Amino acid sequence: MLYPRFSETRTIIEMNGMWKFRADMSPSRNEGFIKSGTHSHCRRQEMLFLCQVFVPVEWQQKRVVLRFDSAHYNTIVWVNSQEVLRHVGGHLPFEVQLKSSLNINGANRLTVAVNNTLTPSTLPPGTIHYMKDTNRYPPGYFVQDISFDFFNYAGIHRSVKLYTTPTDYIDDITIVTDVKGSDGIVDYLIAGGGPTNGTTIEVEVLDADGIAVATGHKQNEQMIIHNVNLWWPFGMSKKPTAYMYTLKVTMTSDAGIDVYRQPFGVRTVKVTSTQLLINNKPFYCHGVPKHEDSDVSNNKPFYCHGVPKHEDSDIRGKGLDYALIAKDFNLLKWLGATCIRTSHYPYAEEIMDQCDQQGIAVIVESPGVGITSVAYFGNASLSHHLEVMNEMVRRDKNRPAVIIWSVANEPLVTVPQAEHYFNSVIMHTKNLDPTRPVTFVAAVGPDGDYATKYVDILCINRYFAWYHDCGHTEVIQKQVEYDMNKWREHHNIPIIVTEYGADTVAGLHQSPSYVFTEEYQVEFLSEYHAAFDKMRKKFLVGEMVWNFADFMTKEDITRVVGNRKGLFTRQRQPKMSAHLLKKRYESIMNET
Ligand code: GCB
Repeated sequence: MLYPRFSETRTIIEMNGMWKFRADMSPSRNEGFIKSGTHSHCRRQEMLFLCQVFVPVEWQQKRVVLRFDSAHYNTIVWVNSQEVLRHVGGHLPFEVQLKSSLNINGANRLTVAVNNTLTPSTLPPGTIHYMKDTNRYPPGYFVQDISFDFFNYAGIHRSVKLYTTPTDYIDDITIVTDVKGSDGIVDYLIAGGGPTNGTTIEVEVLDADGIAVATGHKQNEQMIIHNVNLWWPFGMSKKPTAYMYTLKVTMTSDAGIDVYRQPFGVRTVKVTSTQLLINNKPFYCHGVPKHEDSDVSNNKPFYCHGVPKHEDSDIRGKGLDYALIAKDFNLLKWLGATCIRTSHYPYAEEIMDQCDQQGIAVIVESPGVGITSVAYFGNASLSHHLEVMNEMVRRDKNRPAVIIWSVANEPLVTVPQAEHYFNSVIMHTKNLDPTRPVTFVAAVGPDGDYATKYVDILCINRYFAWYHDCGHTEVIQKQVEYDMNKWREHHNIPIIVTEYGADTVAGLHQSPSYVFTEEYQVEFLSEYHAAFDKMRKKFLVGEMVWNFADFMTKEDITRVVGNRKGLFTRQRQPKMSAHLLKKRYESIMNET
């Protein structure tokens, strides 16, 4: 499934705007859904979104596709009262070709039912508990148990589009790149859809100025870009850093021509026992030209300093917001971050585009968060998780910014059932994409853990002096070092600390420092940094402070209107800690 793009053969209608909206109480609409929890927007019924759309008469000759960039969580779609689509899962796109349901000569009524109820086999999973004690609870009272720490926003989170292709069309493109000397190696595979009678394929690689630098004529071919411009993460090379090419594909058949332009970058990702390498032959490092050398041992190690984020802001909640994307990327650049982690679900494609274009490397994480019970290791859960990995890799496989796939965050791994489950999900993901390291983010371990042995790179979350020894920043350095060395004794692979942080209410100050104050956050983070600096040149290849910005969570006595571990407030204003991190990231980038 390709991202919808305009071309000389393709048209898009974006159905953004104010849709009609109502809660549906009718039993027929509730078929297949469980009632959702009291902390969610959906509460006890589907949310129904309605809109009307007209399409041009020329579309009669075209293949017309209705695409949702994401809706959370269970979705049913009707076009002119005909059910056309069901999808389970948020954060990833789904689509359907419209045939008899579409009216070319008049109005089309689109009805979308969305329900965010989570069950043991959804990803993330959840469980409904009905409270039957009528002395204590009103009739029908229930709670949805979820063990993840962000608000379970329901609804249509991203764009809805109608787009056209010719009846014979380019269905999928896979691009894998390598680097040999000054040559970029581009392997591509094109899948066609439709009758594809008498199809011919023409492929051009266009550079950033639109000049063709390589051509291909088959569905599956290797091309060479001489004197290639590599894709580098921000800070690792002189400008242009995140160089993007375009693969222009022209498919011709008896039914006509289809043209699609797929952006991509040329780069490699490798993991050694102590390093994470981006590109085999660094030309420039941190803005300093370097000797060109093909010996892998001389490769520039990439230090992944950055932030896990959330798709979250005031007023907007989780929905796609271009102004917010621009603001967040300005702040990431201001900080000097080189990477983000899409905690704890794949982010909008528009965000991923900015990562590709601005050189922000990404650990893309699946919605596998809250897998904290053996009840979530059943066959239905596993097969849904595998399907989600299919959707996620299919969506983001051509993005140079994506350097690691994370299949889950902080799952239960201390029970034997975890071994089969995570071995299956990780192997499946490696089969889908053998070119990138695969991991999950660990909260416990390395003792008594059944799953970490399957990962390519260790990602660990740590909260010393917060959830343990709260207030005692003097334990941090000791505990970080002890913990990391223990991980290294068990696994001979590099480590990224993918979370460390302290809740901080902006504007709250106290001396000496006290938890929740800005002083405490700065002191706390500084202690972690001192420990990291002792391991950075050895096996620690990344540090990611939790979190980029404050974000909304379910109501809980440990949360003061949401999680406050942000460097920025939910309105994107800096706390004292943001200045600390800016200084640190700048000094790391200026190291030679
Ligand atoms: C974690 C989770 C993250 C939470 C964070 C916290 O380990 O991965 O989702 O928000 O801790 O602040 O407790």
